[in-house]
Amino acid sequence: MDTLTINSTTIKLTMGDIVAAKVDVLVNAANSELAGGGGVDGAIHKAGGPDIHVACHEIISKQGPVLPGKAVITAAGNLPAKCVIHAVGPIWYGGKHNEAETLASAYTESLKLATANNLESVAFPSLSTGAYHYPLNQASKIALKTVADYLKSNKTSLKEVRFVLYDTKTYEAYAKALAEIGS
Ligand code: AR6
Repeated sequence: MDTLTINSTTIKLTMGDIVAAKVDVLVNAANSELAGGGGVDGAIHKAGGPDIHVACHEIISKQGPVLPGKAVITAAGNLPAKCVIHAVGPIWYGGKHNEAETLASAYTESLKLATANNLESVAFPSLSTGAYHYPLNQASKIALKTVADYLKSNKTSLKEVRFVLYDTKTYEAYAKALAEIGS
């Protein structure tokens, strides 16, 4: 299953590079220092150019680190998107350190920011399942259930919540999780 519509918003699963997504806002899989890194973070900073890095640095200087489960929004530099939401997912420490709640919160906080900024389309990567080692089967269920629950209980400007998944294994885990939620 690759789409599910809740109220007037469609959750859509796609495969590819998030940097190429034509949406109002890209969600970055950031770290607490907004320091850049590999994976999604590296790709977004590389394509977006130094403006994003400068904006991240300003946020950290003002408010300190962005805690796991939180998110902040910046301009998108050279990217076609209007802005970038930098969401910090949990590092996987075995599952007994509030990883599930923290991962859900990273998605919810991102959806709140997109809604507060009146954005109509957002693209998420699979937060925390790369360098942060969150098990994919659990993370995909949490990601999609959190988005579905948010759409059921909140008014939002969002018409599309897209997941841009990088490889077949990740796409299939999300497709299975979406089918469970939609059934
Ligand atoms: N587009 C879409 N998905 C991607 C892309 C891309 N261009 N590149 C990788 N993925 P990760 P995390 C997938 O590591 O686990 C960074 O160094 C990847 O295959 O980007 O939240 C940050 O600075 C995986 O499925 O994010 C942080 O320190 C998923 O995106 C830390 O890694 C997430 O992988 C964050 O780790």
